[in-house]
Order: sequence, then structure tokens, then C-alpha cells
Amino acid sequence: MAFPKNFLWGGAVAAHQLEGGWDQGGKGISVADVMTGGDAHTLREITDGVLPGKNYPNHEAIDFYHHYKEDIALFAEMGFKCFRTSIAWTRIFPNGDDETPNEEGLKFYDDMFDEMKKHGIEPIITLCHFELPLNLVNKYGGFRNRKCIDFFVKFAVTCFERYKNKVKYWLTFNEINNQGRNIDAAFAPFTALTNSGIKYAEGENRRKVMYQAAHNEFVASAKAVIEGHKINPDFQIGCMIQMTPYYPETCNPDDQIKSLKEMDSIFFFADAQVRGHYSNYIKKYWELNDLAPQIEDGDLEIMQQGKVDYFTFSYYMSGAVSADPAKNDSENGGITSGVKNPYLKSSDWGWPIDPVGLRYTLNIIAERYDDIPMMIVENGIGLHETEKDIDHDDSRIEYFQNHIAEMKKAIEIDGVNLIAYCPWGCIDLVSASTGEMDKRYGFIYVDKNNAGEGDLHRAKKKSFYWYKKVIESNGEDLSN
Ligand code: BGP
Repeated sequence: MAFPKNFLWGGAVAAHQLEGGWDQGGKGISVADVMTGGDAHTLREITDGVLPGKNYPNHEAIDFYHHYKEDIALFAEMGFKCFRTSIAWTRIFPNGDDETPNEEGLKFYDDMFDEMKKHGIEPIITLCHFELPLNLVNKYGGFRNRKCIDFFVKFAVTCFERYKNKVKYWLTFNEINNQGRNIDAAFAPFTALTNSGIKYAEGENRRKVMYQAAHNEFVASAKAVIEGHKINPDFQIGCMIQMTPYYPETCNPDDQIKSLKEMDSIFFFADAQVRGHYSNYIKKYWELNDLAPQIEDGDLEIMQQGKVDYFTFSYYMSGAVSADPAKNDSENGGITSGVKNPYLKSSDWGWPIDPVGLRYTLNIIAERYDDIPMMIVENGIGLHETEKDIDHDDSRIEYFQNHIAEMKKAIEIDGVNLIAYCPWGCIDLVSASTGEMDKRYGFIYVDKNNAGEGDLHRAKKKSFYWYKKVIESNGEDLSN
């Protein structure tokens, strides 16, 4: 059998994309609450506060806040061993800088974890998944300000203390490297806000701001790791990286150097958290481009002491790059830039589909970080579906068959240390990049569309039964 006996099969979501209840139970306003709905061709608008008459899809989302028992029961029926979600920061500290936490928010997650435990489901919890309190943006400028380090650590410690006997697996910042991507593109203000609570000022050096915010986040993450281990030495606290391997367009050595540099721009965020230091490649880059962040006394020691225990990542696609800048004009759905890879098909949202790239990714992480334990905490395909389609979502099944087959090879042939697999959006939810409901990832259909219409009832798709069988057979039976 390829997969270890205790392999964690499950699914993944994030609080702001499914909970709803945006102003209930004492919750404050998060950055996700001021983003309107968009689509594949229309960017989400970031409004100045919550404005009347706008469509904010995260406000209700799929109302998991009131449906979590029913939804967790469905996950249990599929056989989930784990479930990855996040704690909405604004349920615990509504403004981010509050003196004391909001008991009603803490209680909500107590109940949710108890419900998971009842079904034997292990929680995997992200602390900061694109959900910063809006007040931290408006009052402090988000993570460009070191004060946010303390606010984050206070939030993390509050959660660690409260749930120390209920949660073992923690992640600090979701897809922390998103903010470094396509920084001049139209999409960049969105990732700056969601990752770091940053609003770029007109004409400022975005890269400089981004590296400062990233440094502050590395210190915050490391401090959380240090404090977490004091609270419960059994805690496993990980980083979370969006892994998009970049291939060279050709075997021209210049293309190879270009792809190496693209990979550096991803690994910079992982190296800081896994190796706990800045390597020469990035220090040189900062020096040559005058981009070095301000590093205070003690920061580097904290980063070294607060190295993560394991490596988690999302994987949706690969990219390809050319040394000739004029050729790198394909935007791959706004997420990666580079050349089009003629060997791959893309999803309806332009995301290239590359199962072999997942095996490749598992290998490069394992080799770079000495066989560190890994979790795939996001993987999946967004599809246009209506309720009529739920009995034949075969393209979703095919996507997962191909990706799981490559995971298997990575374990059986390459010996990687993979401990969990959590397909993204195991229940239909609000898309992060577009704000759509109609970009559906789920094994479970939710009756709601982009216009907000629908009664929110849940229905099992064909893939629900397929994934149940996969889990039951511990990944041996992938047949449709
Ligand atoms: C990642 C995020 C998730 C999620 C996923 C799918 O970037 O961590 O929050 O949404 O991508 O992306 P989308 O929802 O834009 O399709």
C-alpha cells in the first residue's frame, strides 16, 4: 500500500469563504468583508468599509456558521480523517487590537472542534487565511507596521491556550508568498490586502513594502511557533506556501536561470520559515535593488528559533517562463505570469492543469528541506456547475484521479514524506480570487449562485461517493 496507514485524507476551506455570519457573535469586519463579487474577467472591488447596495459574497457565504454540524457530518460520511479550516481572527479579536478576546467567538470554535472530534476528524487550523481585521489595515497599515507582529502573536497565543487539547496541527500564514507574485499586475492590490493588510500608496515601491511586510510576518510566525511549543510541546506548527513550479520554456540555459530565479521568489518565503534564515541569493538581490527590509535586533534569532515543524502547501498549477521578457505575457488566470505551456490544458479560469507537476513539487520540497513532513492542504479544480450536473462531475473526478496517482508515485517511487491530502473547497464556497459561488470545487453542492440566490441546501455530487471510496481504500481504489 502506497499511503501510510495513518494518512490524513480530508478537505480544506477557510473561515471567510464559507462561514458567513460576518457580523454575528460579536465578529468584527475583516478585509474579506469589504470585497465585492467579481468573476473570471472582473476584479473584485475593495471598498472603503462596508457600503450599502454592494454585493459582498463573504457576508453570508454558505452560512457554515449555522450549518457546521450538518456539514461536518457530511465530511464524516465521506470518511474524512482531517479537516482544514481557519479561525476568523475577527471572531476572536474583532478589531485586532482589542484588550480581551471575544468569548462568543472562542466558544464557536470550541463547539466546532468538539463536533469534529465526535466524528474522529483531526482539525488542521490556519491562523491567518486572508482574514485580517480591517481595523489593523486602517489604523496601522497592516503588516507594514511591526505592531501587527504583536497583535498576531496575541491572537495566536489566545487560540493555542484555548484549544491546546483540541488542535494539534496549526499553520501560521496562508499562502504567504502570494503577495510576491505579479506585483505590478492589476491583481496585486488584492493579494497585498489579503496577505498582509497592505494598501499600496500611489507611486510607492511595492517590492520594498512587500519585503518589509513579509519580514514582519516571518518574525510573527516564528514567535507563534516558539510560544506554541511552550504551550503544548506536541503542537505541530507549519508554514503554508502556494507552490507553482516554474519550468523553463526551453533547454536554453538562460531559460533555466530564469526558472531558477522564479523558484527562488517562492522559496524565499519557505526558506525564511523552514531554514529560519535569509540565504545569500535574497540578500544579494536586496542589496542590488535596494530592497532590504528593516531587520531589528533579535529578529534573526527569533526566526532561527521559530522554525516550522512541517511544510504545507497548495498546488493548483505549474507555470513556464522564458528568458525573453517579451514572451512572458500569458497571465494564467491572473495567478502566474510566463509563457503558455503547450503540453497542458487549462481550467475555465485559465489555470493550467498539471498532475505531474504535483509529483515534481513534492520532490523539490523534500530534497530542499531534508525530507520534511509535508501536507498538501489545497488542490482542486473550479468548475461551472448547476444542480443538474451533480451526478456527473467526472471532470473533477478525473482531476483528482490524476493528481492522487502522482502523489502515490511520489511516495512509492520517490519516498517523500507526505502525511495529509486536503482537496480545496470540499464543499462549494466563495472563490477567493473572484468572489464567485459559481467557481465550484466541492464534493458537496451548495444551492447558491453568484447573485446570492438559492436556499443553501446541500447535495452530494458523484465525486462525493468517489472520494469516499478513495478514502476507504486508503488511496488504492481510484476507479470511477
Ligand atoms: C488559494 C487560497 C484559497 C482558495 C484557493 C482557490 O489561493 O488559499 O483561499 O480560494 O486558492 O482559489 P479561488 O478561490 O480563487 O479559485
